[in-house]
Formats: sequence, C-alpha cells, structure tokens
Amino acid sequence: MKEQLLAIQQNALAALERAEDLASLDEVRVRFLGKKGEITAVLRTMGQLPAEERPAFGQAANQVRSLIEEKIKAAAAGLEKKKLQKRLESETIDVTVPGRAPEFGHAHPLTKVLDEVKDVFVGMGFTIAEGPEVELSEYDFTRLNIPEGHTVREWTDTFYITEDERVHLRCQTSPVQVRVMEKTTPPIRIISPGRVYRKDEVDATHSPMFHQMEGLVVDKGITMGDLKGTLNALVHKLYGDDLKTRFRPHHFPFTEPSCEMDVQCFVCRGQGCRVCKGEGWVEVLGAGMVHPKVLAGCGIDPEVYSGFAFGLGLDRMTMLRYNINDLRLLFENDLRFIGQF
Ligand code: 2NL
Repeated sequence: MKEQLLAIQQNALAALERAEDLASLDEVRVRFLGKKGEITAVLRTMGQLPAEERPAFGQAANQVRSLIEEKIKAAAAGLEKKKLQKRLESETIDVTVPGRAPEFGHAHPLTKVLDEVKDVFVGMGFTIAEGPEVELSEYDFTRLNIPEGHTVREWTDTFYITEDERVHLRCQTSPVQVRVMEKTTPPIRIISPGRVYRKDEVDATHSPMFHQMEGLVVDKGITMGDLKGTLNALVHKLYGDDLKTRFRPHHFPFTEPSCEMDVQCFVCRGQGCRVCKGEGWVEVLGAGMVHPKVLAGCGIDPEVYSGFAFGLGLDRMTMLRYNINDLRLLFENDLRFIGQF
C-alpha cells in the first residue's frame, strides 16, 4: 500500500507538469484529492491493514495529500504569473510609434469671402439679419415695387412651391430687409446674406441657387454720399486703399436713383487683364436710394427718412477674389478643388 501512495504521488506530480491552465489544475485536484479521488480511495482500503500500521499509513497518506496540495498551489501561482506576463506583452503600447496626423478642414472659399465682408460691415455698426428662403410674393415682389405682370414673377423665372403664386423660393434677400423695416423704427443698419433661387440653366456663371448679400441703411438725412462712402470703404478694406470705384446709372424698381458700382480690377489694378477682360474695371454690385414707395409700403415716412440699399453676388465676389473661372466648382465640393483655399 505504501507503493500505491508513492505511485499516486508520482502520477499527480506528472499530471501537474502537463497542466497548462487553471482548469486542468482543477482536474488534477479532483482526480487525486477529491471525495472520489485516488487518495480517498486508498484511505478507504486502510481497514485491511493491521491496526498498528494504520496510523503510520494515515500519516503517509496525509503527507502525500499535503504535498500534492502544495504543488497545485505553486503551479496555480506559476500559471497566474504566466498569464499576467502574456497580457502585459500583448497589451504593450509602443509610445515611440509616430502619431497619425489629424486632417484639418477649413472654411469654404465662399464662407471666407462672406466672413470678410461681414467683418467690414459689422465694423461699421451693421447687424446681420436673416429670414425665410420660402417667401411670400408680397415681401419679395409687391413691397419692393415689382408689380404683378413683371417678368421675374413668371413661372419660368421663379420657383413656386405649389400652384399658389403667393409663395415661392426667394429670388433676392430684399424681403429680409422689408421684414426688418416693417418692424423697426429707423435708424436701421443691416446686411442680409443668404441663398437665393432663380430658374437659370447651369453654366460657368449661372446656377439656380446662389448667394447674395444685400445691405440697407435708413435714417434721417441719408444721401447718395453715404452710399458711396460705405461701399468705397468696403472695397478699400477688401482689396486695398489704392483701388478706385465708379458708379454708373442703372435701373432697379426698388431704388431711385439706382446705380451699378465698378471697381478697378484688383488683379491688374486697372491695367487690363484676363480677369477684367482687358477693361481695367470689374462690375461688383447694384445699389441705389430706397424708392419712396418702398419706404412707405414698409411703414416708414419717406418725408422724414431716406435710405440706401445695395445687393451683391457673393459667388461672383468669390470667383473674382480667387480667380475661379467656373461657378460650378463652388458647389461640387470636390476636395481636390476645395482643398486649395
Ligand atoms: C443687384 C442689385 C440691389 C437692392 C438690391 C433693396 C432692398 C430694399 C429696398 C431697396 Cl428692402 N433696395 N435692395 C437695391 C439695389 C440693388 O441688388 O445687382 N444684386 C445682385
């Protein structure tokens, strides 16, 4: 029976050698030390021994049991250590690996130009006014002295929403200013940038959606001199103090008198080049003194107040500014193009 104990001890130690994880260690424990394990089985047969040999045998069996228990503990500790080692190795962070550079975006060229223009006007005390893109014909046409039957009101020129000809996509941002005039006692100093819509075929200079910015000043004693001074300040801030401007007579239904402003070409500075098509001048905006009928229609007494207004195409400004020759490039959002600004 002593031999049996020794065999158990050897088998147990050999099994422990082979155990590669905690689960197999537990199998060893059950097989040798468990209630139905091999040591228990041997102890059950102890009754066959002469009484005087039993204590020594019991002691020997307990020693084997303790030895196996200890070895299992040691093996478990070893396995835990190995497991931790593996985790530490597999989860190592190599802090010397170069970082991935983040890709920075930037404002769209149109937004940059708009921001510059806004800054100039905000610096002169203007505030920014916004309004709906789906407008009432009342605000976009009637109040602006554009009578029924005028060509811009036609279905071929303007995007109506339904059969109802009282509602359409605005074709200018003037209705924003009408809404402000209606609610405000002068002085008024606002700019209104935003999207506008006209039924134009797409080409290098036309798009059914484009960006406009209008401006409006109404107060006592406002004159054409204020108009010229304000718009000259814009040009000088944007393109430099040396550029001259010129104002040519024009016609708009909502202003009287009306004019268009040209600026000396900011590429060749008046010499004539590709951008100004050899002219030396570039047309940049339309403007005029607010028509008395428009003031009156918005509840402002034209006998007391006067005002000037202007409108400029932001897309065209952007194209001129960055020497872009096709409007469509601004709207296609091809990163190879956008990334250049
Ligand atoms: C152009 C011309 C212009 C206005 C817009 C305006 C607005 C009100 C009253 C009077 Cl509420 N006028 N706006 C005036 C003159 C010209 O735009 O060529 N835009 C691209």
